[in-house]
Amino acid sequence: MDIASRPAEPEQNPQTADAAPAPQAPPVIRREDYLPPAWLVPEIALDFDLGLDATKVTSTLSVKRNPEGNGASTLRLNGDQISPVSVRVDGDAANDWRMDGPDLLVELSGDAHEVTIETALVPSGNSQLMGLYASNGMLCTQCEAEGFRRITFFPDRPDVLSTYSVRMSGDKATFPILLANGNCTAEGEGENGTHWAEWHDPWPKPSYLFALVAGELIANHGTFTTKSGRKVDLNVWVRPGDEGRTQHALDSLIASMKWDEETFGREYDLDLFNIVAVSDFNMGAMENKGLNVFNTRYVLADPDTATDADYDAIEGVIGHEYFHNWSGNRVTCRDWFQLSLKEGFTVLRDQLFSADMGSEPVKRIEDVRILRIAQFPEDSGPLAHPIRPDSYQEISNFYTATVYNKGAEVIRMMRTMAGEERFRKGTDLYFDRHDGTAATCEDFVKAIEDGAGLDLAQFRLWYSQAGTPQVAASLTQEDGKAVLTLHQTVPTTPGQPEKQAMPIPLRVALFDRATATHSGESLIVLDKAEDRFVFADAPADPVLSINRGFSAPVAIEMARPDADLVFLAACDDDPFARYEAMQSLVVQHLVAAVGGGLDEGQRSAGRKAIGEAFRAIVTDAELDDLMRGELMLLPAESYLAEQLLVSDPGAIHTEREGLKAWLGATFADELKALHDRVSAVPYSREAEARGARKVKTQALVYIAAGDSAEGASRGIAQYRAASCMTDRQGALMVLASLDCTEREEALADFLARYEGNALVIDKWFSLQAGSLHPRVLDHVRALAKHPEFRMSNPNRVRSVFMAAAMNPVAFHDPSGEGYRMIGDIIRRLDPINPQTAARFVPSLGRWRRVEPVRAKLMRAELERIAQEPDLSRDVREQVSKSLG
Ligand code: 0A1
Ligand code: ZN
Repeated sequence: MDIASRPAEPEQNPQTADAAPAPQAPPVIRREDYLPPAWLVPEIALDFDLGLDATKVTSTLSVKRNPEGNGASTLRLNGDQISPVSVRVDGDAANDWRMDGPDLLVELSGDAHEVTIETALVPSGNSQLMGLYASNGMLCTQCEAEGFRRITFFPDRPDVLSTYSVRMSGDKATFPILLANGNCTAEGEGENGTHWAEWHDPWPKPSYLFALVAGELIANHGTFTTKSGRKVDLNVWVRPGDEGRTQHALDSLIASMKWDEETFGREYDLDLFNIVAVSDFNMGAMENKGLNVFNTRYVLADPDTATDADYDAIEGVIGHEYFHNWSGNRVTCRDWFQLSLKEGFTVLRDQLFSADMGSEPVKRIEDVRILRIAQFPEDSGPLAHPIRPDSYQEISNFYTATVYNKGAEVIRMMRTMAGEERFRKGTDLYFDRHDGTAATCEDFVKAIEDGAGLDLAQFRLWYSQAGTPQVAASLTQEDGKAVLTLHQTVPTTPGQPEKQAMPIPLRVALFDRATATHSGESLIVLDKAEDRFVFADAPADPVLSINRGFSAPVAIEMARPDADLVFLAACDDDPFARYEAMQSLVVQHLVAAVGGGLDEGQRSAGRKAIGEAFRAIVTDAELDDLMRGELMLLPAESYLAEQLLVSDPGAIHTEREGLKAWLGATFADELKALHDRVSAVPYSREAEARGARKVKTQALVYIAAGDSAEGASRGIAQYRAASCMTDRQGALMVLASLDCTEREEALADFLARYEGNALVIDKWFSLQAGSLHPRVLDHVRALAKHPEFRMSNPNRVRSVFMAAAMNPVAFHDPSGEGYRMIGDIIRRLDPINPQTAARFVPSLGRWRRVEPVRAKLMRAELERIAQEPDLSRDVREQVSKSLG
């Protein structure tokens, strides 16, 4: 029997046993240590005997020695919390294998062999949601980054590409639908109510792109014909009952396929494309070849249950995963340090797609807002890392805003410098050169360099240096010419005490104050620590518009008269620059106020300038409402905190709320008129109506800040009149922060109305946990005890605790209770789902940038977590870096 081949006690290699790391210090994986694999696996056949509580996996690997490898006779197959039931080599029970920690090592004598391994899994017990797991009665997989090793033993690294053949069988009533990558090649009935299916994926792929789904599912079906005439069947699979909420996802998929052909010349390469929505998922979605698995959140939508923002997010994520078919799947990553190769590029692609589907300037503003809220703090904190990191302990911790969003900004800069057409030549060359291979960031840069004709020698620093460059700007007049002096500093970050100057492409224009025009925009590149740029034919008294379109992901430092910012907020022809001027006006004022640097006169002068710009935004009949809604947003508290070395979150909150209330009270009539106007616009998905809805809630936010009674009555009126989730959620968000009876009425109605709809109930939780209500901490405690709260469901956990961690009122409560709550959730969640638990650590990790009393409490929470004896590698890495 096969099992007899298993040694009684797995042999321990004394050397590795000695070197085994202490549990306190997980091994560090370094980019510079990369070695090609010793063995390749050109083919793999997987056979799954499926069951929710017990699944048997038989995997047959055709392995061959890699001519570029080190010639080792040992085949290392990674595993994680699995053990082999049997191991055979070339059909015979093998004796020559042993375990090395979680990995299986097999000694092989020749150059090519067939290795067959059996494993036994318990999907229903898999709460980490990595590998094969049960969700809502179905089975599904998640393999990126290192989940395949939880299914079977395999060289689980992205540079081992294999052709997959999959057979699966299981109870037909439990698993009526059986899906895997590629095409279904055969199916049939088995014994005792079982059935089976065989799938084959012709495209070699790394193990992280493997997927399998089995369960009771129903599809919304569509088709797409590619530009060369391939007819592709499209399916969006969901649980029965959800099919009425899948059309937007299907439409977004079709739009993505068309867009990628037109914009990047990329065509789909299989006859079938399946999307499956699952309700338990650690991230947003996953680009498995031909079988994308999605968090239900990024699939299900109808006007009654999803907001306009949800619709946009679905379109963006569907696009993102689809675009991975080329940027990620056809050309994959050599190792996980190259993650930004696929993620940064794919984020850029999904941003450009969404911009083309909607409003380009609004999309740009949104993307920059996200970068500033999520990535800037990361880049200035203890977890800062370059977009191509040099080392990690747990790769799951590197799916970050830096790798994704800053990664996209870095590639966007190349596009800005090359221009669209030349950039396209670069990407064409990249796809041509590296199709079917596992590539590096360096390969990408080289292809853009060669294809677009750019010199990117110095630009490569953007891949290796962390930290957001700070650019100090000043404009002077010399001999009738305007001189722009720029000085850059790249802050020190962990492990990188010294930095070199980076090339920073800046789009600039000099406005004539009298005519509110400029004579053309220029692109300048600051590639030294300091440089001067002379503008010969500048107007006499110019106003500088700099980093237009946010051409570089940097912080511009320039003390500017309010009048200049008011001018740009009103007159700049670059919509991003208008937004930026408004933001700067507010940031400058609030930062001074928080620092206690404003006397009453200065405070009222600052408010007057902001008020002038705000009134123009609220009343400008020329402005479209989508843009108006964006311009009305005050800078986030986390972005304000970024401007200060050490800040008092309480003071930031008070000042920002104070300004909001002042604007609400001062412009009450204008805001009410605006709220009335947009409330009369009937529901549609057109831009105009979406803009009206965005402004409606924005106006309500200010009205409520200025006059809470008016806010409560308009809020409940908006709630009751709502014919869609955007209006209903907007009203509930405002009411949730008020201490009034209308709040309770709306919350109770919402819960009853949407009973059984998990995604909407998530909103109910997060609106309360994210509210500015003075008793928000009590509310969060109660929510965690609510019968609908589930620790096993990441969406639900995030809806309560991520909302609370991101909510300055809850998180930074002076008592330290907010920190304790997040510390507790990390400790409680870690044994269940370490990946999701680790995502809460960065909020506490910002302690050095917070005033000393709170900083001490935050640090104490991290220390309390660090004392837990069995922390996961995920949480351990984040906590130790945050303390270190
Ligand atoms: N590649 C996916 C992100 C992803 C990464 C890890 C996961 O494991 C839980 C899931 C998804 C993307 O960029 O969409
Ligand atoms: Zn991605």
